[in-house]
Amino acid sequence: LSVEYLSYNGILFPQADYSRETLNQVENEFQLLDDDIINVTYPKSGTIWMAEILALILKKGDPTWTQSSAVWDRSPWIETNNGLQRALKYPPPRLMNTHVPFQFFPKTFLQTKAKVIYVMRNPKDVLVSFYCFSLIFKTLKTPGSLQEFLETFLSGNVIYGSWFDHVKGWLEMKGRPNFFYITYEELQQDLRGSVEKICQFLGKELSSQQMDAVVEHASFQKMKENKMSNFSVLPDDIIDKKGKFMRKGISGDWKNHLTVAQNEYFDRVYQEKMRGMDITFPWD
Ligand code: PPS
Repeated sequence: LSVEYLSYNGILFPQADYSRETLNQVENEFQLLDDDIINVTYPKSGTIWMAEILALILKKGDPTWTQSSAVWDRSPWIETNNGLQRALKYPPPRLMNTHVPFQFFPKTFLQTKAKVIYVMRNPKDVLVSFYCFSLIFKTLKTPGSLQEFLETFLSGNVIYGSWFDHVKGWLEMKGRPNFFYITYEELQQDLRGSVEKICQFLGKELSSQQMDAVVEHASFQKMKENKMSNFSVLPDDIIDKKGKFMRKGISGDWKNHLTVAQNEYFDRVYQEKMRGMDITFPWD
C-alpha cells in the first residue's frame, strides 16, 4: 500500500496520528509553562537519546522510569494527536519532544521560561539513518534508492521539511537563556561532559555517582536493551522487526554508504544552503 503524507503550510508530515487541527493547536494555542522541558530535534538526530538523558537526569540517574514507561509516554511528541492529548494531561513539570520546525513551535514559547534543548547531527549521518529508518517504518514512504532519497532529503521533500531550514530556524534562538543546543557528535565524544552541561542548563545538581548512572543508562548498549526506548514494543504493522531502530549509533556511518560523487554533491548543496551561518559544527 502506498503511503501518502499530510501537507501543512508547505511541510510534510506522516498521516498516522497527525492532523492539521493538532498542528494548528500546537502552534497557536498550546500553552507552554515555565517548568516545561522540550527536546527539539530534526528526525534521526538523537531524539530518543536526549529523551533518555533528560528522563534520567530528572530521576537523578535512577532508570526505573525509563525502563517502565515508553519514551512516547514519558516524553510525548506534542505535534501528534496522541502526544498533544498526553501533554495536556501531563502533571508539571513536563518533559516533551518535538521535531517541528521553529515556525510551528508553540508561539507561547517566547513569553515563557520553558527550556528547549536542540540536538543537531551531521546531516550526512541523518540522511543515512533516515534512509534506513524509512525502509522499516511503515508510516513513512518507501525511500527508493539511496540516490533517490539523497535528492528528496536535500530538496526538503521529506517529513518535517528541510534539514537546513530546521537548523537555521532553530538556531535563531541561540543566545536566549532558555535555549540550549548540542550536537550528537558532542554527546558521542564526551557524554559525561555533555550531561554536566545539560544539568547546568536545567539547574539540576547531581552527585558524581548519579551522573555516572545517567551516563551508564544512556549508553547505546543499555538503550538498545531497553524495550521502552528501542521501539521493539511497536506492532509489526508500524515497524518491520527485521530492521532495528537502535541501528548503529555511531558518527560517520555515511562514509560506508555515500559514493564519492554523492558526497561531493552533498557538500555543494550544504555549502550553498549554510552560507553565512556564523557557527562551526563538529562535522565542518
Ligand atoms: S527519531 O525516529 O527521529 O526519533 O530518531 P532519533 O532518536 O532522532 O535518531 C535515531 C538515531 O540515534 C541513534 N541513537 C544513539 N546513538 C548513540 N547512542 C545512543 N545511546 C543512541 N540512542 C539512539 C540511533 O541508533 C539512530 O542512529 P543510527 O545512525 O540509525 O544508528
